[in-house]
Parts: sequence; C-alpha cells; structure tokens
Amino acid sequence: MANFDIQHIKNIVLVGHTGSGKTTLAEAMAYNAGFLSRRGTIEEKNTLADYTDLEQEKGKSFFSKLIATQWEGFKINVLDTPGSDDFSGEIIGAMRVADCGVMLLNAVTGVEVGTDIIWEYTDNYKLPMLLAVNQIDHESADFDATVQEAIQHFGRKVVIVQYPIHSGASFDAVIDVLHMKLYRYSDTDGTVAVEEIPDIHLEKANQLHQELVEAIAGYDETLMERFFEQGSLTEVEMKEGLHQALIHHELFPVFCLSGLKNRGVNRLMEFIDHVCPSANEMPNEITIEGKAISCNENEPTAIYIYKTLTEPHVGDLSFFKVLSGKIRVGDELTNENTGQVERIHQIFEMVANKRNSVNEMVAGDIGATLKLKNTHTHNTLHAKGFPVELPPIPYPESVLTRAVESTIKGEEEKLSQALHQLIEEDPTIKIEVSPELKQTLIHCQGELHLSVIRWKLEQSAKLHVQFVAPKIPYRETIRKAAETVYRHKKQTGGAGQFAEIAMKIEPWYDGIEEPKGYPIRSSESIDLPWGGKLMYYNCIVGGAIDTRFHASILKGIMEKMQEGPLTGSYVRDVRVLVFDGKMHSVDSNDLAFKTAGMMAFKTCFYQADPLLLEPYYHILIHTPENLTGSLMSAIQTHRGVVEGMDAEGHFTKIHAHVPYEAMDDLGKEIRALSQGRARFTLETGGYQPLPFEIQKQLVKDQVHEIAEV
Ligand SMILES: Nc1nc2c(ncn2[C@@H]2O[C@H](COP(=O)(O)OP(=O)(O)O)[C@@H](O)[C@H]2O)c(=O)[nH]1
Ligand SMILES: [Mg+2]
Repeated sequence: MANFDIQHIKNIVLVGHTGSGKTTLAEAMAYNAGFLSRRGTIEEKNTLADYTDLEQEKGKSFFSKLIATQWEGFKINVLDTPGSDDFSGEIIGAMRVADCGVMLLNAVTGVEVGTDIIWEYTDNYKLPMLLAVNQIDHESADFDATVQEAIQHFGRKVVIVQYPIHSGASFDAVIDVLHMKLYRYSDTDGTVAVEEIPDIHLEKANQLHQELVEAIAGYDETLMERFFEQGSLTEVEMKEGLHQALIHHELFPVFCLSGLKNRGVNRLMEFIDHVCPSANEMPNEITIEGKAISCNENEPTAIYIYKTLTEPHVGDLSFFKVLSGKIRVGDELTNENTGQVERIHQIFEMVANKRNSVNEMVAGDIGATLKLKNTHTHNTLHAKGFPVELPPIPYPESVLTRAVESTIKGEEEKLSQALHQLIEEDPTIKIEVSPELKQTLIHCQGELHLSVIRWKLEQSAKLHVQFVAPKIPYRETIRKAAETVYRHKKQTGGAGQFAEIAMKIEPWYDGIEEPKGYPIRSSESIDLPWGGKLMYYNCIVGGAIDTRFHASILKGIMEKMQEGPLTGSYVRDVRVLVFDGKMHSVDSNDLAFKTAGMMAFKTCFYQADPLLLEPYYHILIHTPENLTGSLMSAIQTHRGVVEGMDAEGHFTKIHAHVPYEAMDDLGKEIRALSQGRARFTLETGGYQPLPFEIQKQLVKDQVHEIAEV
C-alpha cells in the first residue's frame, strides 16, 4: 500500500449486535479498496475477517480483526469486532486504538441488546461514533423506526445525514442531506451515480438538511452565529462542525447501507476520509504519570500493544498502534512494562490474516509485528530516553467460573502452557490454580466465551479437556465453647509416645475480650491465609507441659484447621486455650504433642456446635426497569438477599448477595429472563452460615466419600 501521512489515516472500529452486518461491511470496504476481486459472504464462509474455522463453522465473529483498506487517497484501518458481550475483551481492545466507531444497526431488528451494551462502552471512552442503519435491502427493513429507536436509546445527538428512498429489494438510492444529492447504485460493485434530488423528495430532504444544520450549529457557538447571519451553513462549515462534534462525542450522524449489496458503503468511506478524525486530532493519550503523548511523527517513537495473537506456524503476533514518532524495521524499542529491549524485525500492515511487510509506520497507524521476546497486551514500547507507559485497559470482571481438567493422563503440562497462552491472548480470562480446591479454575465472560476457550484448547492446542463445576471453598467454624482432655499414648516396643492436653476451644470474633479465669502465660494470634483467625493461649501452670511443646501442639491444631473435621474445608475463627496436661520424661516428644494437639482440637470441634460457612458474591445487576420484579424473585429463589436498589434512567441497579453455589443457576436465569439485556458483575463477598439441611447433606456426603476411599 502507498505511504499515508498522519492526516490520511483513519482508524475505524465496526461495532454492533451480532448479525448486524459488521463483517459483511468490512468485506465490502476491502472490496471497494480494490483488495478483493470478489466479495465473500458469511453464508459461503469466505469473508476476509471471519477466517478462523470456528468463525466459519458458527457463522459469526469471535475475535477482533484488523483490515487495512483505502479509499480515495486515505488509508482506513477497519477493526471488525464480535457482537456478543462475552467478547467484550476483543471489542474494548479494538475500541482502545480506534479513533472513530461505526455502530451498525440492523434495520430489521432495530436497536438490540448488543447495541445498548456496546454503546455504553463507546460512551465511556467518548469515542466518536457514526450510526449505520444496515440491511436496508431486507424486505422487512424499517429505516424510520430504527432511527426513532436510536434516538430513544442514545438521545437527540442522533442526526440523520442520509435516508433511503426505498427499502427492501428495490433499495438502490440514498438521499444525502449533507451534500444534498441523491446517490444511485446501479450494481453491487459499489458503482454510484450522483444525481440531483428529485422534486418529490425535496421537501423531506430540505427539512432533514435544516435539522442537520441546526444540530451542527447548536453544537458550536461560532457556527451558531454564522447560522443566524446566513440562515444556513455551507457544506464546508457543516463538515467542519460535524468533525468537531464527532471528536467531542456530541453528534452521532446516521447513514444508511446495505453492506451485503455494497450500497452506501463508498459514501460512508468518503465521509470517514473527510469528516472523521485522524488519531492526531483526538485528545492526546495520557501516560500513567499524567504526561501527554502528542500523536506526531516527529516525536520519539512509542507504540502500544492492544492485542496478542498466536498464529499457527507463524508465532506470536503483537498488534500495535503507533502513539508517536515512526516505527521502523530494525528499531530497538524498550518495553516500559518488562524492561526488555525489543528489536523490531518486521512490520506488517494487516488485511485480516494476510500480512503485508512494510518498512515503517507513522504515528496514528495500526499494524502488527512478530516474535517480540517479552511483550504482552497493554505494554508500551518506546525509543530510548522517552519512557512512556499507557495505563492498562480496564476489562469487565468475569461472570462465569469453570474448573478445567485433562481427560488424558500426561497432558497436564501441555494444558498449563495452553492456559498461559489463553490469558496472553485474552485479558478477560483469568486462570487460578487453587491449592485449596485442587482445581484449575477458568474465570471468563460467559458460556459463549467458554465455548471459544474450549475450541482453543481442543482445536488449536490439540488437548483433551473437560470443564466441571468448581468446588465450593466452604469454611468450618464453631458456635459454642467445648473442652476435652486428650491423652495420646503409644507403646510400641522401645520408645513410646506420650502427651496429654487439656484444651478448650471457643468461637473467636473481632473485639472478643481476653479469656477470663485462666492464667495466660503467652498467646499467639494467627491471621489465617484463607481468612479468619486462630488465637492460641498457653495457660499452663506449674510446668505441666514444657513450653517447647506448644509449637508442636499449635502445629497439630493448624494441620486440622487446614483439613477441617466436618468436610475437610479450612477452619476459621477459633480460639484455643491449652490449660493443663501431662508429660512423660522419656516418651514425650514433638510428634506426640503434635498428634495430641490435633486430636484434642478435633474432639473439641465436634462438641462445639460446628458450622459450615459458605462463600457468597456481591452481585450488581444492571437491568431494564421492567424486569426488576422478576429478577428480585429469581435472586430470592436462589438463596440470595437483595440489599438495595437504585434507579438509573430506564435501568435499575440491584445490589444483592448470592451464595457461590447458586450463582451459576442464577446467572443462567438472569440471562434467560432478560434475553441478555440484564447484565451483572460479581465481587467476592464474605462467608455466611450454610442452611442446616445443606450442611447435613454435605457432611453426610463427606462421610461417604471417606468411607469409599
Ligand atoms: N440482507 C442483508 N443481509 C445482510 C447484510 N449485511 C449482513 N447481512 C447478513 O446478516 C448476517 C450477519 O452478517 P455479519 O456480517 O456476520 O454480521 P456481524 O455479526 O455484525 O459481523 C449474514 O447472514 C449476512 O449475510 C445486508 O446489508 N443485507
Ligand atoms: Mg462479524
């Protein structure tokens, strides 16, 4: 591709609900750029963007793709994205490097769940946005209704730049109220004839033109004055006004398209060329330290890695945006995050999975490089003496957890490497190796996300895996005091073992007073690594037990606390007093006291009204208000407790806590009840008593399990 300067590069992210036509539009844009002799389709499984087996098999996008296109002297880097919220990582990553978005609205179905959800992200980033009402060629398309819905959802900043004169199969012409021309498409190769607007359409076109002028003037004071003086604005003024309004996320111009028939696409590309902002016109990137990076090719070089992808037989591709300066083959850049100096061996312009080698790329452009040694997504690389680092992208917390297991022995090591690769490619996945549960947990964004994880493990890494429900990290504790005298005595031939301990255990809680009625010699307060406390008191008088044996007793207690008497879960919040005992001059030793400590603790524990605690999540549900009632009942059905509610426009935020054990089912119910419209985030809460019936069952199961071993 020719060299483009910073002003002639536009980075555009295509976003929208699954099926709105993003991938098909990207195909038409690449075709119009002259990169394809024939446009592929989703149905034929041959689009540029959906090139993975999985995407072709399922007929939808799961990963973001970079497709460099061009139109009339401008380079347009198109970032195609998936539509489902399960892939928010891919969507947000692409949005992070785009300077403008095109939100596709399906003219048949209007504003959908994905549209609303993704809109929220674009709003957070204040990303300039165009709206494209797509699929106007569909027989059930309704442009007006779709625009009305867009206004309801996104407000009055939505302004019409184009409308179709027919929709359905006869869709072949668009009236553009910015240019005040009619664009007629005679074929599906994008060929367009620009005509005067016929008289019968003039009244509507004039009215929409006036509305557009007023919207633009309403945004800018100088333009408003101009508008009052002249009664209108020139096309140049309108374009400049729109340009500024886009940059400030103040107006959302509406276009109409058929991506499939390649109608309206080149006019959209023309608008992107001349009105959408380039990277250097957007607010400066700000480093972690608050320093502005000016997007200027004459500054020192800095690049930001927004995505990492392992391509089979190729290696790790790092996708970057040039923040400032120029990146050249042979450059040595320092990774500010890892300290590694990386040599840039190759630079690629990407057209989906096709790589075109180039020698350099200027600030504002997006590309990829290969085989960096120690560089990951989110890292900033820079020229020597220009230490800059962009803050990491905040991703949503996970909403679904599954344990992953190898089903074939000997693959464990490979699985662990593949999991490492997974998180390298997808920052919305978290892997946790839980020594407590003896499980490897995958925290992810939903069922669909999990199916992609499975595909990566099975198809790419060729592993055999299964996903199972994560075990619940219960805790054990006690509700009342109990005491015992335990004697450990063993006589086996020569040296025997002897230890006797009098022990009392009590529930511990924050602010509890010191024990009364015992002579406290020393005490130890242990913050347990799994939460809660153990307080140990040495209350021995008259040297009944040697001081040196307390460490062993405590060790015994701790061992039992790590594998609780009821279910083998961790024990928490107990205080232990050792107030008497006996020793034997020969047979008493560390091991004997450790065993006695463990057994005394266990005996007391059973008598101290033991209780199982279950972990719960704080859940925050964001739901359309009309679903509030049914979601509240769903929470209660799943043993959750609603803690509060806030109204937020047409949405309600419900705060609740829900046991881990019930969260999977509740999550499914929330999705089913709301058809994906309600979303939730989870945060680890504390522990709460488990209802007695469930505890009884769990303890019974545990006893069976032990008996079976
Ligand atoms: N009639 C019609 N169908 C379209 C159009 N654009 C996409 N489609 C179809 O809509 C479906 C989803 O398209 P796709 O590009 O995968 O949407 P994405 O999920 O947003 O990427 C496919 O069956 C496409 O053939 C269009 O402009 N008109
Ligand atoms: Mg797609």
